[in-house]
Amino acid sequence: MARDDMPKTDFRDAILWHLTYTLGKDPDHAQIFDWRMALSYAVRDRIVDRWMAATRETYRADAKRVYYLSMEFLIGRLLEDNIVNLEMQDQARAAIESFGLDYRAVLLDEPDAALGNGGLGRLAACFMESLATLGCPAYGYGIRYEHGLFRQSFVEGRQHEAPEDWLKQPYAWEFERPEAAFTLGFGGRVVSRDGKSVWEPETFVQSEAFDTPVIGWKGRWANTLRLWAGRAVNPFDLERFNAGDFAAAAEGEALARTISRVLYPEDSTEKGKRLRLTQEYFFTAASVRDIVRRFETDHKDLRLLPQKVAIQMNDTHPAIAGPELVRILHDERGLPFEEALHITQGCVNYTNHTLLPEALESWGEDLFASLLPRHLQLIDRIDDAHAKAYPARRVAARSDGRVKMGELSFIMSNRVNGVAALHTGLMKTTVFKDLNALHPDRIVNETNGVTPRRWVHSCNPRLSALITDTIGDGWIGDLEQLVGLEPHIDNPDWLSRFAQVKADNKADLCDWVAREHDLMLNPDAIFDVQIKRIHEYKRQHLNILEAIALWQEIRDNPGAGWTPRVKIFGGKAAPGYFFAKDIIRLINDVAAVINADAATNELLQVIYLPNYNVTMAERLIPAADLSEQVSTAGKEASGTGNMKFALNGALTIGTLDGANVEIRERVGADNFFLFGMTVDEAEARRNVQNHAAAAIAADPRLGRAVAAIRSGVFSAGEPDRYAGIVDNLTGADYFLVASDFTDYWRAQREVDRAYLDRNNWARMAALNVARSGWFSSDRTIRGYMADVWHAKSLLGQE
Ligand code: GPU
Repeated sequence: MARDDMPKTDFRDAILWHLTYTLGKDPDHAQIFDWRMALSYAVRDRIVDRWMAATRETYRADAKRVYYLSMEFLIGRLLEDNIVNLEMQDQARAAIESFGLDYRAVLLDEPDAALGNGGLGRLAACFMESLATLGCPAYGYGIRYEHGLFRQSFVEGRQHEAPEDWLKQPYAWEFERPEAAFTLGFGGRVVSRDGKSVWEPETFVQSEAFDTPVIGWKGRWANTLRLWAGRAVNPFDLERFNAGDFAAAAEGEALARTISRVLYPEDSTEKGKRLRLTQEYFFTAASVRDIVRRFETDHKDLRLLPQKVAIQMNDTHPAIAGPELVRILHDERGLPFEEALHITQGCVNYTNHTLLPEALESWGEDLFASLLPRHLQLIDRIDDAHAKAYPARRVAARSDGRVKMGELSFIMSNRVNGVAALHTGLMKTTVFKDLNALHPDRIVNETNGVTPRRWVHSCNPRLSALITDTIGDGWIGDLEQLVGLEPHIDNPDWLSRFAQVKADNKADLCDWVAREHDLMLNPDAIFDVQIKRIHEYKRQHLNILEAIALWQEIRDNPGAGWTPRVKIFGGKAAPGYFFAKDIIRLINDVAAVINADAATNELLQVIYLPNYNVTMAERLIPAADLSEQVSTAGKEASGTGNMKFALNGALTIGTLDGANVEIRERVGADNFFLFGMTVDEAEARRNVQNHAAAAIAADPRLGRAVAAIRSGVFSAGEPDRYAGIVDNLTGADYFLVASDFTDYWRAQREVDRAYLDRNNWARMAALNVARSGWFSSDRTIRGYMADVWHAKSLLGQE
């Protein structure tokens, strides 16, 4: 084949063409990497035409565009997603197998793009896919981190962090746009010139764009994810180099690149670091400039901005978008301040993802002024304008010497949304009580969702095939069609096929764990899975305490008819979150002791899988029987893993928190294992003196489990190893682990009993699948389009 013969039709030839001319490899010497890249480029070619068509249509229609600004996009692998959405699975598999390769191995060769920490970043990725599926003209904007979330391993049970290197290999999906660059200023001072305030920054950095097309289901629409990388304005100082100062010559470039070097690994905590604020302004300012530039190519009248532009701030990390747009409109385009403010408030919206005080961003005003002096002035004017318009009570973005990004975001936004019904209600009564009183229509709820393409269809091909065989394949693009499964659940043949899907998925997981981690899991046990970031409020320690208590009881009474369990954990802790790291070590220590106990081995196993990421979630969720969603009521804003589990036929053991509440409402209380205190009960319990000690005294099982940790049963020779955890659990116990333990134990034994009746368990699991269609991110995005953005689909059928 010659270079000119770039094949348009035959997919197999397209792969060979790229292998030869893009990778420069002879098929005889190609490695799996080369094949994966060649396949990716061949797939990408088929995306590009649709992508350009969608972009042309967006310009032609001059419709409102949605801009999703997010510090995190937890994308995972894209090759399979793209193949699935183009409906090319059979073709791709056949082509790859015809070269004598293992198709799954080729797919798994792709590194996870881990440009996010957890739920917030994964939500952004699901939203990008749903926006494309729905034909909503949209752009995602974020940072092209050179190093995504760290790689986790365990050294003697302790978390060890290593840098992650996803860009060591070329990234097949992105297009570098050297022409799309902005020069951004930082620091300096504000001077007065002709009666106007002019910002004279001290240092400058360039933002370079990298575009990744995001294709929707059936390839009907594609949008752009634009990630910014830091570049020096003057990359190289030749004078210094010639003078022999080689390191200094490249200093500018090194500093600029630092901005997009690493993802901050804190999840739901705030560190107030200067580089973090620099990152936030860097990507937000570049994005806002890009948005204004795009608007101005077709429009003259800036007052039309709110009709053409909806900006969504994913949490407060891009909160500077408000003041930055005001600055451009007022300082640079010369609109009166009030008008600039009004236009901006018509464009900007804000999603809140947490009520945890330690996660709410605020900046000391000195730090803020040293980086963004003009923005600080504008924030004062914004506060003054707000106080004047709403004199009833003063709520300001700048107060007590700090700039509060939640308040700022709220004041600058047209709509503010929570991510689950319970969470949205609590926003109104807690963090945004005063602002909600002044703006009673501003807060709306948009309960989170997940994309069914990745989270059912691709990750669980057996279940997908059964569903499609039963109700046709319309459910993939319209997940609420899953209700059509319900009549089949009473058919014993159908139900046994459903149960077989889970059994086969569990067998696959057993094979993988045996291969990778040298442990033989009992496939007849309940696969009980807790996978998420490690956090006290998520209460992995409640789960491991229950494991300890169960182990002790089984040892006491081995013949009591226990239901076998495998407890599976996965998740990373922020490197500086020492309590969470202690929880990790404790789980690993407990696993080592329990797994080595021949007396209980058939009945209880515990495993902590290292380096939990999107790919691992895709492996574990289809094989789970039980989904652990055990956060302290009021603390988990929504959860999205909870939805993925329900959709894949796992039953939930959970508290009335976040979206658990809505999941339970939909799947039915009989098909959900509820335990624990409500938000109000938790609040009241915290006011009880010595509540933890009282709970421990009242439950000997709990007392014995805590005593075992304290006496060093899991840390031989070092009884103090877990003093921090034990002191917390027996003392302040803010997250009410001790107080919820007894009811958790009760619910777990209910799980045991329910699992003995396998038929009924399968029935309950199938009802979870059939009734969880509402948790599609397509439904969520439709909600944002209607209530928040007032944006329309550009697909005829929508
Ligand atoms: N969330 Br704030 C994160 O993943 N990271 C954060 O920094 C913050 C929130 C999560 C919430 O904890 C989770 O409940 C929610 O489902 C998710 O955001 C998406 O809304």
